[in-house]
Amino acid sequence: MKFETRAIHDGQKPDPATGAVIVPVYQTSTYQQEAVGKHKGYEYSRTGNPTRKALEDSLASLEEAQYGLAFSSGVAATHAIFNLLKNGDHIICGDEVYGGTYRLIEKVMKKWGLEADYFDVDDISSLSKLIKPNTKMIWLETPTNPLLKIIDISYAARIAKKHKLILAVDNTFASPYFQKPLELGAAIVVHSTTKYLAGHSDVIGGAVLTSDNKMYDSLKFYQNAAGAVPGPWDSWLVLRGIKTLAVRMKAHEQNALYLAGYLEKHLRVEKIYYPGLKSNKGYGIARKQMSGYGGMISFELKGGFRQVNKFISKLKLFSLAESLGGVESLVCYPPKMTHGSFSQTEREQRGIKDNLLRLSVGLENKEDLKRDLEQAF
Ligand code: P1T
Repeated sequence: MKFETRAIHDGQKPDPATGAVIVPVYQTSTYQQEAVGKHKGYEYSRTGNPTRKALEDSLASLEEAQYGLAFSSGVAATHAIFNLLKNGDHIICGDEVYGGTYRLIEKVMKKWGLEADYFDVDDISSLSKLIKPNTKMIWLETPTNPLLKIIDISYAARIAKKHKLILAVDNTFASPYFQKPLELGAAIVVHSTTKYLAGHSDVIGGAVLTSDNKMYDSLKFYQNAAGAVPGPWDSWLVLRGIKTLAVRMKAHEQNALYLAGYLEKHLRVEKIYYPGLKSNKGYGIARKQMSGYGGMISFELKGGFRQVNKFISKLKLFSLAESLGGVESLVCYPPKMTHGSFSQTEREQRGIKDNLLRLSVGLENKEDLKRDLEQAF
């Protein structure tokens, strides 16, 4: 079955107890057992919950994975994957990732003995040079946050295979509608379901998808042992969002393509980052590995922080906020918001300038959005 159909049906059969067409919110912490060890598959909701299970099955189907596991946030899902590693192992991570991923590696995982190096995402050949005898995992995000750079997943997968490394890909920005890392050779996919998957800026969640039995067993054990699971209501909200993912992604992209074309020519815009523009460095690989370019645009405004601040204060439809992927348009100032955990030098090294703005293009009318940007300019 095609993606749109699976998004509505997979994992979401009518409720066997009542026939309810929509998977109920099983708001329960525990389950009655007929006798010791005799139950209907559920014992305690940290270990398993039917609403969460429906979400996990649905997400697995969308990412073409055998297994799905849901977490209480994208960061919790990321942490679960890092926990496949042990003290003394080495990870190679893209040098441009969500600030919270970098913070987790630098401030939490390193404390427990994980070693990490960062490869230049503009030059994927730099990746191999960082491999050491204790390297176990490659981590990348594509499109990257916040400069929307595109990394060749198949290329990274070949390196991972050759050196027996786990390739993990954060697919949050593309969503499974536009990109399927497992089909391109990745072993694990991670999502912040907070974003496009849930799609309505009303829930925090994360997910891990894989088809590897051993890794799944280990991740499933961790999910129960560490306990960062989403509640049934949060699981239900993500599940509801998923049903419309395909139509939303198409509409996000249409609006983003329109605004990117407008911004590209604007005199107040110094540089624009959108993988769907032919002028963008990642355009060729994006065309090859994605079926669409998504709804995120970043750009540098002429001037400095003062001009940026003024521009933001004039916007009426774009709300200044962290996050992305909701139906409403947002503007974010990465240096102080999503990438505030990088030092000024670390940001400069990565080309995250003080005049950078990131737009999450929502589903409002594209002309209204353009007018909002125009009056703010
Ligand atoms: O916020 P949370 O659900 O924990 O997800 C973390 C996360 C993981 N991966 C990527 C690519 C992300 O962008 C995020 C969260 N990002 C934002 C909040 C943001 O505004 O970019």
